[in-house]
Amino acid sequence: MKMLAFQFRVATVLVCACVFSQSAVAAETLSIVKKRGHVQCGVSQGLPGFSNPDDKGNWVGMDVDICRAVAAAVFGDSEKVKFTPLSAKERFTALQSGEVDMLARNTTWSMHRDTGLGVDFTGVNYYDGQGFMVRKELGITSSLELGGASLCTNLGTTTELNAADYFRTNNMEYEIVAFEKADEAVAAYNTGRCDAYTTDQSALYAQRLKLTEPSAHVVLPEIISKEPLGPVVRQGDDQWGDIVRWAHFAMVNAEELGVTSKNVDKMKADKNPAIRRLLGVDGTFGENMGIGNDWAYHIIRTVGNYSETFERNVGKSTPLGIARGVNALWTQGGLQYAPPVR
Ligand SMILES: N[C@@H](CCC(=O)N[C@@H](CS)C(=O)NCC(=O)O)C(=O)O
Repeated sequence: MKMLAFQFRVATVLVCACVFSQSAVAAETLSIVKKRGHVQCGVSQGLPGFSNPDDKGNWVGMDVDICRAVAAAVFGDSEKVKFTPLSAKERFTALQSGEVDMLARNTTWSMHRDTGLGVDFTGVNYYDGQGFMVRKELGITSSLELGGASLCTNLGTTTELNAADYFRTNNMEYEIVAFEKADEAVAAYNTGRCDAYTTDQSALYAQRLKLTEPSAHVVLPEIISKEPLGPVVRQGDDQWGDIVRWAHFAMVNAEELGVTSKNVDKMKADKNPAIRRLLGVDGTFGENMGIGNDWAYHIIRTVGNYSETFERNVGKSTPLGIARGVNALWTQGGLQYAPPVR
């Protein structure tokens, strides 16, 4: 009995020490970032439209823009950021261990991740849902015709779990063929190893571009899950969480207020109090987060507003050709909504 009590005390001390050291690291992110001189951002290993190196090796995409927005908020310079490509499986460990300051890696906000992994989601920069892609020649028009199919996808994703739910609910057999690297999953599907490729619908459009003959494949109409994709930070560092959260909100508010990378300098002289507060002309909103009051001005000047990042990376004029849909502003019937700067 005595021995048990002793073991319990030792275990409690160890757990407390571990929790304490974890939150001590978490609570210092802003000062670590400032000292280091750049933000270290965890991204995908290459997902067009979200985080992908361009032909000159520069990282581009909507997730990359969130990383750049945070750098612009902290340093007034969106170039002060470095990218760590992470597989789906390794992303949370990289964040928990402090290898990266934040994740912006097409990561779905789920309850298990938010409450069970010592991390916090700061918002949703892209509302998505899981879909399926198949070869046109199969003549399939609905995912309900996929009974008995083999599905290529990635390890450590919500995708595997949703597929299990969907096929069970609809009494269909299936086989998951999961890979750690996304390119392996795409290559396997490309060579006919699987009947279908399944992931977030935006990523289906992105990965289809990598296939030998993209036009020979069709994305089926059904969306089988909710995949709210957003930036993630370590739990226990509210100041850093606020900066990442408001970097996204600044871009959404800028779109709503008509502030763009092109007119932001002129807008500083605008009479609209909401614009003046957003751009740091009035108020001390940046100071409250431990950064400059012109934090949002630098985000909009260098990265742009939400519409600019959407259209540049995934919009109608890009190879992905995605419509705003549910990612339209709330004022246009969509879900993108930011609390006010006041
Ligand atoms: N949103 C889902 C899926 C995320 C995911 O990792 N998808 C794969 C398939 S598209 C991916 O991002 N691959 C790109 C990469 O690993 O570089 C999640 O958070 O679990």
